[in-house]
Amino acid sequence: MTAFPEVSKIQYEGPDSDNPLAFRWYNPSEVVAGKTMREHLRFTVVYWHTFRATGSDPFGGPTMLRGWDDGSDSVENACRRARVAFEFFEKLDAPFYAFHDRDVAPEGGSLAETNANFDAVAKVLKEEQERTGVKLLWGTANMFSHPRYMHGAATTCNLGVYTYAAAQVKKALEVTKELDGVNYVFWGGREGYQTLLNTDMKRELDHLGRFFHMAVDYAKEIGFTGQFLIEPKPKEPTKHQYDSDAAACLNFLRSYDLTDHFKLNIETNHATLAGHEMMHELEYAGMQGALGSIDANTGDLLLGWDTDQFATNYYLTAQIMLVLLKYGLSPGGVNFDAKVRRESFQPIDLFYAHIGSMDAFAKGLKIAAKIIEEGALQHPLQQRYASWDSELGRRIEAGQASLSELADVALQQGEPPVNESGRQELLESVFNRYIDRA
Ligand code: XLS
Ligand code: NI
Ligand code: NI
Repeated sequence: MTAFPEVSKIQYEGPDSDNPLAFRWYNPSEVVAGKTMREHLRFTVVYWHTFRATGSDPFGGPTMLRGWDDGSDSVENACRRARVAFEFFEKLDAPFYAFHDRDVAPEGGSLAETNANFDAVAKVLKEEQERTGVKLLWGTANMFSHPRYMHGAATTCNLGVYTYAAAQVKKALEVTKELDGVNYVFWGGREGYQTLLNTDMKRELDHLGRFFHMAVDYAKEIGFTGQFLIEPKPKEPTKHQYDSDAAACLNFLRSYDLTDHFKLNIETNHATLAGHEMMHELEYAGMQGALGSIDANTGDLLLGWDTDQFATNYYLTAQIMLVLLKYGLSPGGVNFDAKVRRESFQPIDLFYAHIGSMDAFAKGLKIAAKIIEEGALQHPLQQRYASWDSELGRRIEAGQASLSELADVALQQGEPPVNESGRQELLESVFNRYIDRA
Protein backbone atom coordinates (compact mmCIF):
# COMPACT_ATOMS: atom_id res chain seq x y z
CA MET A 1 0.00 0.00 0.00
CA THR A 2 1.21 3.49 -0.71
CA ALA A 3 -0.60 6.61 0.36
CA PHE A 4 1.59 8.97 -1.66
CA PRO A 5 2.14 7.20 -5.01
CA GLU A 6 3.10 10.41 -6.82
CA VAL A 7 5.99 11.12 -4.44
CA SER A 8 9.34 9.38 -4.23
CA LYS A 9 12.06 10.21 -1.72
CA ILE A 10 12.63 13.98 -1.75
CA GLN A 11 16.11 14.85 -3.03
CA TYR A 12 18.29 17.93 -2.81
CA GLU A 13 18.43 19.66 -6.20
CA GLY A 14 19.91 23.06 -5.26
CA PRO A 15 18.64 26.66 -5.25
CA ASP A 16 17.99 26.78 -9.00
CA SER A 17 15.54 23.91 -9.00
CA ASP A 18 11.89 24.65 -9.82
CA ASN A 19 10.77 21.23 -8.64
CA PRO A 20 8.36 21.72 -5.69
CA LEU A 21 9.07 18.15 -4.60
CA ALA A 22 12.81 18.74 -4.17
CA PHE A 23 14.90 20.54 -1.59
CA ARG A 24 16.56 23.76 -2.71
CA TRP A 25 18.50 24.47 0.49
CA TYR A 26 18.21 21.44 2.73
CA ASN A 27 21.09 19.22 1.76
CA PRO A 28 21.26 16.71 4.64
CA SER A 29 24.90 15.74 4.18
CA GLU A 30 26.24 19.26 3.56
CA VAL A 31 28.56 20.43 6.33
CA VAL A 32 27.84 23.87 7.81
CA ALA A 33 29.71 25.17 10.86
CA GLY A 34 31.34 21.82 11.53
CA LYS A 35 28.28 19.57 11.37
CA THR A 36 25.96 18.23 8.67
CA MET A 37 22.64 19.96 8.14
CA ARG A 38 20.94 16.77 9.26
CA GLU A 39 22.80 16.89 12.57
CA HIS A 40 22.11 20.58 13.12
CA LEU A 41 18.45 20.66 12.23
CA ARG A 42 17.02 17.35 13.49
CA PHE A 43 13.77 17.92 11.58
CA THR A 44 10.70 16.42 13.20
CA VAL A 45 7.18 15.81 11.86
CA VAL A 46 4.31 16.05 14.33
CA TYR A 47 1.62 13.42 14.32
CA TRP A 48 -1.22 15.60 15.57
CA HIS A 49 -1.30 18.27 12.88
CA THR A 50 -0.04 16.19 10.00
CA PHE A 51 -2.02 13.00 10.57
CA ARG A 52 -4.90 13.98 12.83
CA ALA A 53 -5.94 17.50 11.84
CA THR A 54 -9.18 17.37 9.90
CA GLY A 55 -9.36 21.01 8.80
CA SER A 56 -12.47 21.69 10.86
CA ASP A 57 -12.75 25.07 12.57
CA PRO A 58 -15.49 26.75 14.66
CA PHE A 59 -17.29 27.67 11.42
CA GLY A 60 -17.12 24.49 9.41
CA GLY A 61 -16.40 20.80 9.28
CA PRO A 62 -13.52 18.68 8.03
CA THR A 63 -11.90 19.44 4.68
CA MET A 64 -8.83 17.20 4.59
CA LEU A 65 -8.70 14.39 2.05
CA ARG A 66 -6.99 11.48 3.79
CA GLY A 67 -7.90 8.40 1.77
CA TRP A 68 -6.09 6.01 4.11
CA ASP A 69 -8.10 7.11 7.16
CA ASP A 70 -11.64 5.69 7.54
CA GLY A 71 -12.41 8.30 10.22
CA SER A 72 -13.21 5.61 12.78
CA ASP A 73 -11.78 5.19 16.27
CA SER A 74 -10.67 1.62 15.61
CA VAL A 75 -7.22 0.36 16.49
CA GLU A 76 -6.98 -1.06 12.99
CA ASN A 77 -7.43 2.41 11.51
CA ALA A 78 -4.82 3.77 13.92
CA CYS A 79 -2.31 1.10 12.86
CA ARG A 80 -2.92 1.78 9.15
CA ARG A 81 -2.46 5.49 9.76
CA ALA A 82 0.83 4.77 11.55
CA ARG A 83 2.19 2.96 8.49
CA VAL A 84 1.18 5.89 6.28
CA ALA A 85 2.86 8.32 8.66
CA PHE A 86 6.14 6.43 8.32
CA GLU A 87 5.84 6.39 4.54
CA PHE A 88 5.58 10.18 4.81
CA PHE A 89 8.55 10.56 7.21
CA GLU A 90 10.65 8.33 5.01
CA LYS A 91 9.86 10.07 1.74
CA LEU A 92 10.41 13.47 3.34
CA ASP A 93 13.73 12.24 4.78
CA ALA A 94 12.70 13.50 8.25
CA PRO A 95 14.83 11.86 10.94
CA PHE A 96 12.30 12.32 13.80
CA TYR A 97 8.61 12.41 14.66
CA ALA A 98 6.64 13.38 17.79
CA PHE A 99 3.21 12.47 19.18
CA HIS A 100 0.64 12.76 21.95
CA ASP A 101 -0.64 9.41 23.25
CA ARG A 102 -4.13 10.12 21.90
CA ASP A 103 -2.90 11.10 18.43
CA VAL A 104 -1.58 7.66 17.75
CA ALA A 105 -4.15 5.46 19.53
CA PRO A 106 -7.84 5.85 20.37
CA GLU A 107 -9.32 5.93 23.87
CA GLY A 108 -11.17 2.75 24.84
CA GLY A 109 -14.11 2.14 27.18
CA SER A 110 -11.84 2.11 30.24
CA LEU A 111 -8.35 3.28 31.15
CA ALA A 112 -7.11 -0.31 30.90
CA GLU A 113 -8.56 -0.62 27.39
CA THR A 114 -7.08 2.73 26.40
CA ASN A 115 -3.66 1.58 27.59
CA ALA A 116 -4.03 -1.65 25.62
CA ASN A 117 -4.91 0.33 22.47
CA PHE A 118 -1.81 2.44 23.00
CA ASP A 119 0.36 -0.66 23.35
CA ALA A 120 -1.08 -2.17 20.18
CA VAL A 121 -0.28 0.91 18.09
CA ALA A 122 3.11 1.35 19.79
CA LYS A 123 4.03 -2.09 18.49
CA VAL A 124 3.47 -0.87 14.94
CA LEU A 125 5.35 2.36 15.64
CA LYS A 126 8.30 0.36 16.92
CA GLU A 127 8.30 -1.90 13.88
CA GLU A 128 8.18 1.11 11.58
CA GLN A 129 10.97 2.90 13.50
CA GLU A 130 13.14 -0.18 13.05
CA ARG A 131 12.27 -0.50 9.37
CA THR A 132 12.96 3.15 8.52
CA GLY A 133 15.44 4.38 11.14
CA VAL A 134 13.12 7.30 11.95
CA LYS A 135 13.31 8.14 15.68
CA LEU A 136 10.92 9.52 18.26
CA LEU A 137 11.98 13.06 19.26
CA TRP A 138 9.42 13.22 22.02
CA GLY A 139 6.27 11.75 23.40
CA THR A 140 3.64 13.55 25.44
CA ALA A 141 0.20 12.98 26.93
CA ASN A 142 -2.86 14.82 25.66
CA MET A 143 -4.48 15.99 28.89
CA PHE A 144 -6.61 18.73 27.39
CA SER A 145 -8.99 17.35 24.73
CA HIS A 146 -11.20 15.08 26.82
CA PRO A 147 -13.98 16.85 28.79
CA ARG A 148 -12.70 15.32 32.05
CA TYR A 149 -9.82 17.81 31.80
CA MET A 150 -12.00 20.92 31.62
CA HIS A 151 -10.46 22.30 34.85
CA GLY A 152 -6.96 21.16 33.99
CA ALA A 153 -5.02 17.95 34.65
CA ALA A 154 -2.12 18.49 37.08
CA THR A 155 -3.74 21.75 38.25
CA THR A 156 -7.34 20.57 38.44
CA CYS A 157 -9.53 21.14 41.49
CA ASN A 158 -10.69 17.53 41.11
CA LEU A 159 -8.39 14.98 42.77
CA GLY A 160 -9.91 12.12 40.77
CA VAL A 161 -8.92 13.84 37.53
CA TYR A 162 -5.41 14.52 38.88
CA THR A 163 -5.09 10.82 39.60
CA TYR A 164 -6.27 9.92 36.12
CA ALA A 165 -3.74 12.35 34.60
CA ALA A 166 -0.98 10.74 36.65
CA ALA A 167 -1.90 7.35 35.20
CA GLN A 168 -1.88 8.81 31.71
CA VAL A 169 1.59 10.31 32.12
CA LYS A 170 2.91 7.10 33.66
CA LYS A 171 1.76 5.17 30.62
CA ALA A 172 3.02 7.80 28.15
CA LEU A 173 6.44 7.69 29.81
CA GLU A 174 6.54 3.91 29.53
CA VAL A 175 5.66 3.98 25.83
CA THR A 176 8.08 6.85 25.13
CA LYS A 177 10.82 4.79 26.76
CA GLU A 178 9.80 1.67 24.85
CA LEU A 179 10.14 3.67 21.61
CA ASP A 180 13.50 5.16 22.67
CA GLY A 181 12.07 8.68 22.78
CA VAL A 182 14.82 11.26 23.16
CA ASN A 183 12.68 13.72 25.17
CA TYR A 184 9.35 13.92 27.00
CA VAL A 185 7.28 17.11 26.72
CA PHE A 186 4.76 18.80 28.99
CA TRP A 187 2.79 21.48 27.24
CA GLY A 188 0.36 22.90 29.79
CA GLY A 189 -2.87 22.26 27.91
CA ARG A 190 -5.53 23.43 30.37
CA GLU A 191 -3.04 24.08 33.20
CA GLY A 192 -4.09 27.64 33.90
CA TYR A 193 -7.25 29.47 34.86
CA GLN A 194 -10.03 31.76 33.65
CA THR A 195 -10.77 33.68 36.85
CA LEU A 196 -9.27 34.04 40.31
CA LEU A 197 -12.82 34.14 41.71
CA ASN A 198 -12.79 30.34 41.60
CA THR A 199 -9.07 29.53 41.58
CA ASP A 200 -6.52 28.83 44.32
CA MET A 201 -3.45 29.59 42.24
CA LYS A 202 -0.87 28.72 44.89
CA ARG A 203 -2.45 25.36 45.58
CA GLU A 204 -2.70 24.53 41.86
CA LEU A 205 0.96 25.41 41.26
CA ASP A 206 2.03 23.33 44.27
CA HIS A 207 0.14 20.39 42.76
CA LEU A 208 1.85 20.95 39.41
CA GLY A 209 5.24 20.94 41.12
CA ARG A 210 4.38 17.65 42.85
CA PHE A 211 3.17 16.20 39.57
CA PHE A 212 6.45 16.97 37.81
CA HIS A 213 8.48 15.50 40.68
CA MET A 214 6.44 12.30 40.46
CA ALA A 215 7.14 12.14 36.71
CA VAL A 216 10.88 12.65 37.29
CA ASP A 217 10.87 9.94 39.97
CA TYR A 218 9.01 7.49 37.77
CA ALA A 219 11.37 8.12 34.85
CA LYS A 220 14.24 7.22 37.16
CA GLU A 221 12.41 4.13 38.35
CA ILE A 222 11.92 2.75 34.83
CA GLY A 223 15.27 3.95 33.49
CA PHE A 224 13.92 6.56 31.08
CA THR A 225 16.84 8.92 30.48
CA GLY A 226 15.24 11.28 27.95
CA GLN A 227 15.19 15.01 28.61
CA PHE A 228 12.04 16.48 30.19
CA LEU A 229 10.79 19.65 28.50
CA ILE A 230 8.17 22.26 29.37
CA GLU A 231 6.59 24.20 26.51
CA PRO A 232 5.68 27.80 27.41
CA LYS A 233 2.46 29.35 26.08
CA PRO A 234 0.72 32.41 27.59
CA LYS A 235 -2.94 31.81 26.70
CA GLU A 236 -5.17 29.40 24.82
CA PRO A 237 -7.03 27.47 25.95
CA THR A 238 -7.12 29.28 29.31
CA LYS A 239 -6.81 33.01 29.76
CA HIS A 240 -3.80 32.67 32.08
CA GLN A 241 -1.66 29.65 31.23
CA TYR A 242 0.71 28.93 34.12
CA ASP A 243 3.68 28.22 31.84
CA SER A 244 3.25 31.60 30.18
CA ASP A 245 6.73 32.27 28.84
CA ALA A 246 10.35 31.16 29.26
CA ALA A 247 10.89 33.43 32.26
CA ALA A 248 7.74 32.21 34.04
CA CYS A 249 8.65 28.57 33.36
CA LEU A 250 12.17 29.00 34.70
CA ASN A 251 10.87 30.77 37.78
CA PHE A 252 8.44 27.91 38.35
CA LEU A 253 11.14 25.28 37.87
CA ARG A 254 13.47 27.07 40.25
CA SER A 255 10.79 27.55 42.91
CA TYR A 256 9.93 23.86 42.86
CA ASP A 257 13.51 22.60 42.65
CA LEU A 258 13.10 21.14 39.16
CA THR A 259 15.78 22.99 37.15
CA ASP A 260 18.07 19.93 37.06
CA HIS A 261 15.40 17.87 35.34
CA PHE A 262 13.69 20.17 32.85
CA LYS A 263 14.58 22.31 29.86
CA LEU A 264 12.26 24.32 27.64
CA ASN A 265 10.62 23.60 24.30
CA ILE A 266 10.19 27.04 22.74
CA GLU A 267 7.50 27.60 20.08
CA THR A 268 7.47 30.65 17.80
CA ASN A 269 3.73 31.21 17.83
CA HIS A 270 3.66 30.94 21.63
CA ALA A 271 6.49 33.47 21.94
CA THR A 272 4.59 35.99 19.84
CA LEU A 273 1.33 35.33 21.74
CA ALA A 274 3.32 36.25 24.87
CA GLY A 275 4.33 39.52 23.24
CA HIS A 276 7.92 38.35 22.65
CA GLU A 277 10.00 37.71 19.59
CA MET A 278 11.04 34.08 19.16
CA MET A 279 14.65 35.18 19.42
CA HIS A 280 13.98 36.68 22.85
CA GLU A 281 12.48 33.46 24.19
CA LEU A 282 15.31 31.36 22.76
CA GLU A 283 17.97 33.65 24.15
CA TYR A 284 16.30 33.79 27.56
CA ALA A 285 16.19 29.99 27.78
CA GLY A 286 19.64 29.58 26.22
CA MET A 287 21.45 31.96 28.55
CA GLN A 288 20.18 29.92 31.51
CA GLY A 289 21.24 26.61 30.02
CA ALA A 290 17.62 25.61 29.51
CA LEU A 291 17.15 25.60 25.74
CA GLY A 292 15.97 22.08 24.97
CA SER A 293 14.07 22.02 21.69
CA ILE A 294 11.92 24.19 19.43
CA ASP A 295 8.43 23.93 18.01
CA ALA A 296 9.07 25.46 14.61
CA ASN A 297 6.09 27.36 13.30
CA THR A 298 4.89 30.92 12.96
CA GLY A 299 1.77 32.93 13.74
CA ASP A 300 0.02 35.47 11.57
CA LEU A 301 0.66 39.08 12.54
CA LEU A 302 -2.93 39.99 11.72
CA LEU A 303 -4.51 37.19 13.75
CA GLY A 304 -4.23 37.02 17.50
CA TRP A 305 -4.22 33.27 18.07
CA ASP A 306 -2.09 30.17 17.74
CA THR A 307 -2.42 29.61 13.99
CA ASP A 308 0.56 27.20 13.88
CA GLN A 309 1.64 27.98 10.32
CA PHE A 310 4.72 26.64 8.59
CA ALA A 311 7.56 29.18 8.78
CA THR A 312 8.93 30.23 5.41
CA ASN A 313 10.38 33.62 6.29
CA TYR A 314 14.19 33.68 6.05
CA TYR A 315 14.44 36.58 8.46
CA LEU A 316 12.73 34.50 11.15
CA THR A 317 14.56 31.24 10.44
CA ALA A 318 17.95 32.99 10.35
CA GLN A 319 17.24 34.66 13.71
CA ILE A 320 16.25 31.31 15.21
CA MET A 321 19.32 29.56 13.84
CA LEU A 322 21.60 32.31 15.18
CA VAL A 323 20.51 31.45 18.71
CA LEU A 324 20.47 27.70 18.12
CA LEU A 325 24.03 27.79 16.79
CA LYS A 326 25.07 29.68 19.88
CA TYR A 327 23.60 27.28 22.43
CA GLY A 328 23.12 24.04 20.48
CA LEU A 329 19.86 22.13 20.13
CA SER A 330 20.50 18.44 20.76
CA PRO A 331 18.78 16.45 22.28
CA GLY A 332 15.97 18.58 20.86
CA GLY A 333 15.01 19.19 17.27
CA VAL A 334 13.35 21.56 14.83
CA ASN A 335 9.88 20.19 15.38
CA PHE A 336 7.23 21.26 12.88
CA ASP A 337 4.34 21.93 15.23
CA ALA A 338 2.56 23.39 12.22
CA LYS A 339 -0.49 22.60 10.14
CA VAL A 340 -1.53 23.19 6.57
CA ARG A 341 -4.44 25.61 6.11
CA ARG A 342 -7.86 23.98 5.83
CA GLU A 343 -7.97 25.11 2.20
CA SER A 344 -4.78 23.09 1.51
CA PHE A 345 -6.63 19.84 1.85
CA GLN A 346 -4.78 17.45 -0.47
CA PRO A 347 -2.16 15.01 0.86
CA ILE A 348 0.47 16.50 -1.44
CA ASP A 349 0.11 19.82 0.44
CA LEU A 350 1.70 18.09 3.45
CA PHE A 351 4.85 17.62 1.38
CA TYR A 352 4.86 21.14 -0.03
CA ALA A 353 4.47 22.57 3.48
CA HIS A 354 7.27 20.58 5.08
CA ILE A 355 9.68 20.94 2.17
CA GLY A 356 9.18 24.72 2.11
CA SER A 357 9.86 25.09 5.82
CA MET A 358 12.80 22.66 5.84
CA ASP A 359 14.35 24.75 3.08
CA ALA A 360 13.68 27.98 4.98
CA PHE A 361 15.43 26.58 8.08
CA ALA A 362 18.33 25.21 6.02
CA LYS A 363 18.84 28.60 4.43
CA GLY A 364 18.44 30.24 7.84
CA LEU A 365 21.20 27.95 9.11
CA LYS A 366 23.53 29.02 6.31
CA ILE A 367 22.80 32.70 6.89
CA ALA A 368 23.36 32.39 10.63
CA ALA A 369 26.56 30.37 10.21
CA LYS A 370 28.02 33.04 7.91
CA ILE A 371 27.06 35.86 10.26
CA ILE A 372 28.79 34.05 13.11
CA GLU A 373 31.83 33.01 11.05
CA GLU A 374 32.47 36.59 9.96
CA GLY A 375 31.66 38.10 13.35
CA ALA A 376 29.20 40.43 11.62
CA LEU A 377 27.18 41.00 14.79
CA GLN A 378 29.73 39.83 17.34
CA HIS A 379 32.27 42.56 16.59
CA PRO A 380 29.83 45.47 16.97
CA LEU A 381 28.47 43.79 20.12
CA GLN A 382 31.93 43.52 21.69
CA GLN A 383 32.61 47.12 20.81
CA ARG A 384 29.34 48.24 22.32
CA TYR A 385 30.25 46.81 25.72
CA ALA A 386 33.97 47.62 25.51
CA SER A 387 33.88 49.94 28.55
CA TRP A 388 33.05 46.89 30.67
CA ASP A 389 36.33 45.24 29.68
CA SER A 390 38.18 47.72 31.90
CA GLU A 391 39.55 46.88 35.34
CA LEU A 392 36.57 48.50 37.06
CA GLY A 393 34.07 46.68 34.79
CA ARG A 394 35.63 43.36 35.62
CA ARG A 395 35.59 44.10 39.34
CA ILE A 396 31.86 44.93 39.21
CA GLU A 397 31.09 41.78 37.21
CA ALA A 398 33.04 39.71 39.69
CA GLY A 399 31.01 41.14 42.58
CA GLN A 400 34.04 42.95 44.07
CA ALA A 401 32.84 46.55 43.87
CA SER A 402 30.62 48.58 46.20
CA LEU A 403 28.26 51.52 45.72
CA SER A 404 30.64 53.75 47.71
CA GLU A 405 33.56 52.83 45.47
CA LEU A 406 31.52 53.60 42.34
CA ALA A 407 30.36 56.88 43.85
CA ASP A 408 34.01 57.91 44.40
CA VAL A 409 34.86 57.06 40.79
CA ALA A 410 31.82 59.02 39.56
CA LEU A 411 32.81 62.09 41.62
CA GLN A 412 36.28 62.04 40.08
CA GLN A 413 35.28 61.36 36.49
CA GLY A 414 32.60 64.06 36.28
CA GLU A 415 30.10 63.71 33.43
CA PRO A 416 30.38 60.12 31.98
CA PRO A 417 31.91 59.64 28.50
CA VAL A 418 29.46 60.41 25.68
CA ASN A 419 27.23 57.57 24.47
CA GLU A 420 27.69 55.97 21.08
CA SER A 421 25.00 55.16 18.52
CA GLY A 422 23.13 51.87 18.88
CA ARG A 423 23.27 51.47 15.06
CA GLN A 424 20.13 49.33 14.86
CA GLU A 425 19.31 50.32 11.28
CA LEU A 426 22.84 49.61 10.12
CA LEU A 427 22.77 46.16 11.76
CA GLU A 428 19.42 45.37 10.12
CA SER A 429 20.99 46.12 6.75
CA VAL A 430 23.98 43.95 7.60
CA PHE A 431 21.56 41.14 8.41
CA ASN A 432 19.86 41.58 5.03
CA ARG A 433 23.22 41.46 3.28
CA TYR A 434 23.77 37.97 4.69
CA ILE A 435 20.28 36.88 3.66
CA ASP A 436 21.11 38.00 0.11
CA ARG A 437 24.39 36.16 -0.01
CA ALA A 438 23.78 32.84 1.75
C1 XLS B 1 -0.30 23.70 21.55
C2 XLS B 1 1.02 23.09 21.67
C3 XLS B 1 1.03 21.59 21.49
C4 XLS B 1 2.28 21.03 22.07
C5 XLS B 1 2.22 19.58 22.37
O1 XLS B 1 -0.46 24.89 21.42
O2 XLS B 1 1.89 23.71 20.76
O3 XLS B 1 0.86 21.25 20.16
O4 XLS B 1 3.37 21.26 21.23
O5 XLS B 1 1.28 19.29 23.32
NI1 NI C 1 3.83 23.11 20.39
NI1 NI D 1 1.05 26.03 19.42
